[in-house]
Parts: sequence; C-alpha cells; structure tokens
Amino acid sequence: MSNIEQTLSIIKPDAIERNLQDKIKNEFKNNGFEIAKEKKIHISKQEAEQFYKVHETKPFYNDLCNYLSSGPIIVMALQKNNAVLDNRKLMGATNPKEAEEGTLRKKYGISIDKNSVHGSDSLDNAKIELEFFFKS
Ligand code: IDP
Ligand code: MG
Repeated sequence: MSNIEQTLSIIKPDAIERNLQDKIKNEFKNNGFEIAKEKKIHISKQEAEQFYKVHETKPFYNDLCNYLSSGPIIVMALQKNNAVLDNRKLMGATNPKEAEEGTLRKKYGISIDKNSVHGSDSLDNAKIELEFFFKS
C-alpha cells in the first residue's frame, strides 16, 4: 500500500560551508526521495529559536540557535513513501560518532552540533515544520 508523505529536511550551515549540498541532494534522490520544494535561506536567531522551541529548556539550546542562524541553509520538502521514517534512517543518529555506516551524518557530520542535516521526527512535526518554512 502506498503511504506518500512529505518531511522537512534541512542541509545545515556546516554542510553548506563545505559545499556538500549537491552530494547530499543526490543522496536523497538516489534513495527514492523527490525534492518537492526547496529554497536556500539564511534565518535569523529569532526564527531559529522558534523552529527549535521544543528544545528551549536544553542546555545546548542557545548554541543550537546561534548555529542554525550562522549561515545559509537549504530547506526542502522531501517526498516518498514513508518519507518521515525513511529520512530519519538515511540521516542516522544525532551524534555522527554513533551513526551507522552509510548514513548521512556518518558520512558528512562533524560532531553532535555540526551534524549536517535535520529531518522531522514524526508526521505531525513534519506538517508543523513544513508549514514553518513553506507557508502558503
Ligand atoms: P535530531 O536532529 O536527531 O532530531 P534532536 O534531539 O532533535 O536531534 O536535537 C536537535 C539538534 O540539536 C541536533 O541535530 C543537534 O544538532 C543538536 N543537539 C542535540 N543534542 C545535543 C547535545 O547534547 N549537544 C549539542 N547539540 C545537541
Ligand atoms: Mg529532532
């Protein structure tokens, strides 16, 4: 049965800085994702704080928001069957040191804070996060 979903993916500043965007986009395409929407933006700290609001009580919140607003990012709506879970699998664990071989964070991530990609963690959050960046 088909279960087409869209999930929000972000290529984070550390990956853009190292010019990895085409490689990472090809990884998505080669794994069956269609890039349904895409834009390159540079968000403010305030926007990063809104986006990561679920983490506002975490000790790393301030650094995280400074980081996501530190340079350009590419935000994408990725579409395929089971896109949310499949993207999380393709990304790998939050900490690149713990990520499985072949995953994006293992291949491209530098550290837990510079882990190259974001992906929505549930279908509900995907809808909220897509709306955040692609308000119609
Ligand atoms: P996720 O990106 O795998 O969903 P989350 O727990 O939602 O991971 O955390 C959001 C982002 O916050 C991570 O991608 C990572 O960049 C950063 N982060 C998470 N945990 C830590 C930490 O312990 N120290 C520093 N940064 C962290
Ligand atoms: Mg998360």
